[in-house]
Amino acid sequence: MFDLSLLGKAVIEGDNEEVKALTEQAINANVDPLVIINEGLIGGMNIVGQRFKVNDMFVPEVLMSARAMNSGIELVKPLLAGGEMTNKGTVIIGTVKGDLHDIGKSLVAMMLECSGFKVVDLGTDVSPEEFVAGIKDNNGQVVALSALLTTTMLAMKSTIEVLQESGLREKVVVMIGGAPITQDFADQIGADGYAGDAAAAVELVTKLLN
Ligand code: B1M
Repeated sequence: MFDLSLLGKAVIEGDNEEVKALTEQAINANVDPLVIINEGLIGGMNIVGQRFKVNDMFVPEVLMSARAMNSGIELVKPLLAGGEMTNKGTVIIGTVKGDLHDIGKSLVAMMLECSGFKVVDLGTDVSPEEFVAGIKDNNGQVVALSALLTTTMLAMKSTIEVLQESGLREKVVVMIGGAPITQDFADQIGADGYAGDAAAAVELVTKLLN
C-alpha cells in the first residue's frame, strides 16, 4: 500500500523530482487521484502553511513547496479530467484585487474543472471590473472569489457591489472562499455561499446551480 505521507513530506521539502516520482508511484499503485491530491499533495502544503505561520518556514521554501505540489498535480490532472465531460456550468474564478495568493484558488479551479465545470481563471489581483468583463465575455453563471488576506476580504464586498451596479448580480451565483473567509462573512456581504476547501467548493457550486 502506498504511503501518502511520503508525498506530503516531499512537498514540504520542496523536492520537485521526488514529488514527481512519488506521484507516479501512487498513480501506478492505483491510489484514487483525488486522494493523491487531497491527502498527499495538499496535505503537505497545509503543513507548509502552518509552519510558515510560526516562522518555521520562509517564503522561498513555501514557493518551492508550491512548485513541487503543482508538479504532482500536473501528473494527476489528466486522470481526473479524462473521459467525456459535459459542461455543468461556467465558473469565472479569480483572486480579488490586491491579493496575489493563487495556490488555493488554482486548486479550486482545477477541482471544478475536473468535476465537469468550464472554468475561466482570471488569475490574481482581479478588479471588480475585470470580473464583470469575465462574466460578460464568457457567459458566466458562477463567480468564484478567493482572498487570503484579511485586508483583501473587503474587495469581495466591493466586487459584489460592482456586480449589482452592472445589473449582473441577479444573473450570477457568487461564491467566496479562502483561509480568512467564514460563512458569517459571506452572509454579511451578500454572497450566495462559502466553501472552506476545494472539495467543498465543488459541492457548493453543484448545489447552487441546482
Ligand atoms: Co502570504 N499570507 N502573504 N504569501 N501566505 C498568508 C495568507 C498568511 C496567513 C501568512 C501568515 O502571516 N500567517 C498572511 C495573511 C495574514 C492575514 O491577512 N490575516 C500572509 C501575508 C501577510 C502575506 C503578505 C502580506 C506578506 C508580506 O509581503 N508581508 C504578502 C501579500 C501579497 C499580496 O497578496 N498582495 C504575502 C505573499 C505571499 C507569497 C507571494 C510569498 C505566497 C503566495 C504565492 C502564491 O500564491 N503564488 C504566500 C503564501 C504561500 C502564503 C501561505 C504560507 C500559504 C497560502 C497557501 O497557498 N496555502 C499563507 C499561510 C497559510 O495559509 N497558512 C499566507 C495552501 C492553499 C492550498 O491553501 O490558499 O488557504 P489556501 O486555499 C484553500 C482554502 O482556503 C480554500 O480552498 C483551498 C484548497 O483547500 N479556498 C477556497 C481558497 N480560495 C477559495 C475560493 C473558493 C473556495 C475555497 O471559492 C471561490
